Amino acid sequence: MDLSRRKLITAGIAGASGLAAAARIADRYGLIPPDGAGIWGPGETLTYAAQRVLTGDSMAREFPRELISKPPHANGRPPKDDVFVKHQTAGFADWRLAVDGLVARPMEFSVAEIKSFPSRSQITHLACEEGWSFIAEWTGVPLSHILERVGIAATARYVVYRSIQERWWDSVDMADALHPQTIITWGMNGGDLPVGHGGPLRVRVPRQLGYKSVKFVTRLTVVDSVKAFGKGMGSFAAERGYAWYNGI
Ligand SMILES: Nc1nc2c(c(=O)[nH]1)N[C@H]1C(S)=C(S)[C@@H](COP(=O)(O)O)O[C@H]1N2
Ligand SMILES: [Mo]
Repeated sequence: MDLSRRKLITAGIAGASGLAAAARIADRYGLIPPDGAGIWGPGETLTYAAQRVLTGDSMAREFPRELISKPPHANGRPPKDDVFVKHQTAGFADWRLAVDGLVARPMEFSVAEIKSFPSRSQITHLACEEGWSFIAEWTGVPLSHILERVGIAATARYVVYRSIQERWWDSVDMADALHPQTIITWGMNGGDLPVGHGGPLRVRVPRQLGYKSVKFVTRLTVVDSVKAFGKGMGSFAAERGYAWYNGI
């Protein structure tokens, strides 16, 4: 959907009927974000519910190859702690992505196994909430493929993902978890995913702001509630005042 139109409709809902309408939509579609109970709650519920209703299964924009940012933006410094450096020195041979929670078959995958799964490459925009952004080609296995392998329960509502950087964790609802553009990324611009950008494995959620794309991911947990994690708001970012849901 065209962004200006989406903005207009969202603004229309907000302006015309306000929070009462948001509450009705949220109620009807079961769209209460995990951070919806806090002081930002009604506003977050409005954004989340309005976007979910208006954009449905729409795709994040994909760009032609000429628009890949050059030189590639280098934001992050890789973790400097011993555990990470040891993994890096070993070429991430012992890195594992564990998948647990409401699944029929909890599993652990090596990077090589993840790379052997059907992959998808997409040229998308990564936008930081602080204003900068860049376009890169990201290659990885759709999260939906991994979830299919482990067999998710019918009660699954969120996928929580965690990083070797313990304070970085986040979650998405099943609409985003099963969305074809949500991938466990292992490649960037034709090569391996650089450690500065989250290698060896990173979640990419191109329909949301950059901070949902957690780097150095080590564990996926399928849950029916995010209450047990941190302060129960669904993400590290939400605990610091950012929205759990930040669709773009
Ligand atoms: N593990 C981890 N994931 C992370 C971050 C981080 O510091 N550590 N930063 C987040 C933020 S705020 C943004 S905008 C993007 C930046 O992605 P980049 O390093 O590829 O530019 O990664 C997100 N994921
Ligand atoms: Mo960011």
